[in-house]
Amino acid sequence: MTELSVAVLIPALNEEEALPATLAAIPRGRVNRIVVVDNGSRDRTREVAREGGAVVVEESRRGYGAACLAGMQHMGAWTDPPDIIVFVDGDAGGSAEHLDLLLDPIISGVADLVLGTRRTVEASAHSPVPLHARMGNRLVLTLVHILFGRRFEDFAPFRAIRTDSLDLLSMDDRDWGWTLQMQVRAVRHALRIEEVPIPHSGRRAGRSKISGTLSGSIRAGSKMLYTAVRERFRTA
Ligand SMILES: Nc1nc2c(ncn2[C@@H]2O[C@H](COP(=O)(O)OP(=O)(O)O)[C@@H](O)[C@H]2O)c(=O)[nH]1
Ligand SMILES: [Mg+2]
Repeated sequence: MTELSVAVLIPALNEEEALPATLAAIPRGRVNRIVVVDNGSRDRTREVAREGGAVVVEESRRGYGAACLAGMQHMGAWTDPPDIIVFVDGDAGGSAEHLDLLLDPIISGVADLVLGTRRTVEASAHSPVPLHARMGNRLVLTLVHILFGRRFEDFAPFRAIRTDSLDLLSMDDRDWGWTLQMQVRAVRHALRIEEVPIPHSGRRAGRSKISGTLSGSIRAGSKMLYTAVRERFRTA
């Protein structure tokens, strides 16, 4: 069996504080290259990314999905594009250590898309994912189950996918619909999807741009609801 090449794609906006721990946690033995897509950070995200051994791609148009698309386009232009892309958030920290858990089902040929489902590690009263974000997530998961007939456990960003499968999905969401769009399109294309629990301790440094605030959660949650309905009635 020829070895599958793996590239990591990290969308990052003002992540100078959180990025070093994330880059340090990535198991280098299994990963050929790391791309950090900087979305116009005003801090030292770019420098920190290069110091941590990543290639930096710039995307001036804001948005989580826009950054992911720019990273994919960059990788597609390599002379040896990766066989597998692993998406990792800039603030993933120690969770990134578990990257192998996402790769194994793809490498062994039983899955095309592997989703890392967030499992709280600390035995504390506080989940690293705030209550309002968990409730919103639950609502959207229920809607996706109704519309697409598939019960997912999470829309966590940490995930690995075969590049040829990802290309089939023609992803185009430019912000917070990204993770949901990938999952429901994967269902529609009958990709083999696995969900694996990943220990998650939440952001250790830097500032949350989404779920950390109620307004961020409402914005992301509404976009996800809208995306679920739009994807369901999309004809193409
Ligand atoms: N490229 C890009 N990344 C973003 C943007 N907003 C947030 N991010 C990144 O997306 C990831 C998730 O954001 P985060 O603030 O951790 O959201 P939370 O986990 O819901 O609190 C992090 O890696 C951020 O740096 C954006 O507009 N563009
Ligand atoms: Mg986060």
